[in-house]
Amino acid sequence: MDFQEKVKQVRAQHEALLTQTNIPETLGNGIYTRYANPVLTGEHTPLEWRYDFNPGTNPHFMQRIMMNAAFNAGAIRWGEKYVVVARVEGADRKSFFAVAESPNGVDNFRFWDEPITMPEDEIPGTNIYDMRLTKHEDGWIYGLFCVERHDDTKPGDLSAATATCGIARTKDLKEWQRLPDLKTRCQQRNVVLHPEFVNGKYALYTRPQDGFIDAGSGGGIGWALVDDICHAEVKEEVIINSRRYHTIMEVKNGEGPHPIKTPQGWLHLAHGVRGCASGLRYVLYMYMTSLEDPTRVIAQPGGYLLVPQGDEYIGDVMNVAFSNGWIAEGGEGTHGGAMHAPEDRVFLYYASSDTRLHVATSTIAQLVDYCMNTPEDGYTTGASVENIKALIQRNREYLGKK
Ligand code: BGC
Ligand code: BMA
Repeated sequence: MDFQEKVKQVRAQHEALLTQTNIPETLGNGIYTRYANPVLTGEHTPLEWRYDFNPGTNPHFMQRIMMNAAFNAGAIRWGEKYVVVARVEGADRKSFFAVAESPNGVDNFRFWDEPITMPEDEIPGTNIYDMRLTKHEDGWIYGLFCVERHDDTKPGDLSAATATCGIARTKDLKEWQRLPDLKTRCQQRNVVLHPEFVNGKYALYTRPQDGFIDAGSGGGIGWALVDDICHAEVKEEVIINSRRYHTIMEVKNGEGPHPIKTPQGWLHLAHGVRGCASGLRYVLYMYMTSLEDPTRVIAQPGGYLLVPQGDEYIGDVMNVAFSNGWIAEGGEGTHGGAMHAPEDRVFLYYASSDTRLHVATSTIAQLVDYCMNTPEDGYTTGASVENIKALIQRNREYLGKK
């Protein structure tokens, strides 16, 4: 095919992908609505990031840099737009951050022209991923993310790595000011900045872990107050949401995006991990904490909220649903800690199998109802059967079939 003809066809195909209308499912589970198509994939990245358009230097019109995936995205309302900061990964396994925006939150996502240049901390990172965006009360938009480096204390082991929380802030999502990495006694992934000051301090959701992969003795999602975000250090950490034997979060759990404030409490989205014969299974779950004391869990619906479905099971890291971004519409106030009303819509961005990004929509009312009225995990088969029988009994009474 002639060079210019090929360019034309590739551009047309790309444009068709970007402008495809997304279709909501009709019934679903009543808790949220999934959409038919992913909102971002590696194929959504701009063609200029991948192709050399000069026939002189690229006579075959080849992709010079291939894009492997676009997934785990932070999310934020941006004027009239819905914006995500995605983890984009090239063929070389390096991931980087890139902003994409949509007019409606469910389709027509388009990447900005260039990926983000993230300034380094003192020790440069090898890889960065999974940004949590927080529009903080202090006026800045923070991005907290995982920085991975080789663990040089194990020179013979090529896979030995360390996970640290990187911190950066911005006003426009273009220029980022890098602050020193979070200082802690151990490794950390999934650190999230709470949108409000608590007792005049910055508050972090943490996830202490013994090693790079193993949470080990790290009991779950932690909470720590930090005096100075420009020299952030975790001095004291309490576990607010624990892992437990034979639950969906037996092996690991971690905070998703920052929680949403509702009159009934803070609404949290998190991931839970368990081990099985095929490896690790990552699912999403929810919990709520008290407005007066954000370390106190006031609702913990049992089991998962969302798991991979159909094609979502398949990808680079199979059996993974992961989320680090959601957007709640409405809300009085200008920062991420704004109070949300029951009718406010929620756009939950989740990635499947470390490959692509999807959206599910819901409302504050539905998610609070889900958290408050889903039976808690009783931790045994016996307790689960009792929960089911109690529901059957209520239905018998209501439906008059006794
Ligand atoms: C990958 C992450 C993963 C982590 C732990 C990193 O090298 O990039 O996606 O979460 O390892 O498995
Ligand atoms: C993690 C995360 C994600 C990823 C998941 C599954 O530990 O931080 O980046 O989606 O593993 O590979």
